Amino acid sequence: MGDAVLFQPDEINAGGESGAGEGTGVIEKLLPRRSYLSRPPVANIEQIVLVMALKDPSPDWQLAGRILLQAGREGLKVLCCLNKVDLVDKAEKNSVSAMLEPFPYPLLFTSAERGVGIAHLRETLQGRTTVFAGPSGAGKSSLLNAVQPDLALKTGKVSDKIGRGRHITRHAELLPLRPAGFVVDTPGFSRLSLAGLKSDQLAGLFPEFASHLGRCTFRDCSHIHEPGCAVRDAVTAGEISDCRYRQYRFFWKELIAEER
Ligand SMILES: Nc1nc2c(ncn2[C@@H]2O[C@H](COP(=O)(O)OP(=O)(O)OP(=O)(O)O)[C@@H](O)[C@H]2O)c(=O)[nH]1
Ligand SMILES: [Mg+2]
Ligand SMILES: [Zn+2]
Repeated sequence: MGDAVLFQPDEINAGGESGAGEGTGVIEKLLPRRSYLSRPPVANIEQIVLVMALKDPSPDWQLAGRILLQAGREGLKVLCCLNKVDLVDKAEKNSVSAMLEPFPYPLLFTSAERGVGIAHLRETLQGRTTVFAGPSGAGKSSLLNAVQPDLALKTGKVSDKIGRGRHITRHAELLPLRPAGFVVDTPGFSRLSLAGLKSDQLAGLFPEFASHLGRCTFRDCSHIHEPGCAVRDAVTAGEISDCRYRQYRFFWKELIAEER
């Protein structure tokens, strides 16, 4: 989905008032992909909106981290929506902000229900091709309906019993936005592998590490246990958030285990 092609309209149909033909013809060539996401399988995406609910279902930061790594590998712009802000009080919201600080991606608190953050979201989507990703029940389809009500996407209640979404969106769908742009609504998922990523590539996918890399004592520093590690010094100094660093360590161990 989302591939650009070179399309030769059938001669018999070409012309007409719009000059665009009747839509029949031959796909001559698949043009090179600017980006390709494996999950969801969509090509030529420019940006990703990562949607996490603050509650019902509660945020899965590990999944968020995996999605952000995938976005980084594909060179996608990122917007993180923390949705259902209407379900938490100010103190809860502030504690999430504090935990993430400093966060290296734009963060937007939203409520599809109350219209919070929707104007900003709409503006971010304008004229671009964006994919929405995140767990089932986080509110991806609801946010898109709030941005453009005539999309009329199906949404569904989160299960009270297990506190998870019910996988309402079944297939990724490419939807046109007005006046310009496309958005792909996708089915929620809860697992994402880091397959193909090497442990020594990981640090480069944490944007907030960038200014510290190359300043470690050891050139091939893994930023896990070596002395004189500039990344760990930055964590101690509060320039890199502790929870992001812990996530780095967690993923690094996972990748090392796969490499053995
Ligand atoms: N209170 C509140 N409920 C919301 C908000 N956004 C979505 N919901 C509700 O959350 C439930 C799930 O929303 P969906 O939009 O279907 O979630 P989804 O992320 O598209 O889920 P899948 O399609 O299963 O991946 C629905 O009952 C929505 O009404 C919000 O901002 N606040
Ligand atoms: Mg949906
Ligand atoms: Zn280091």
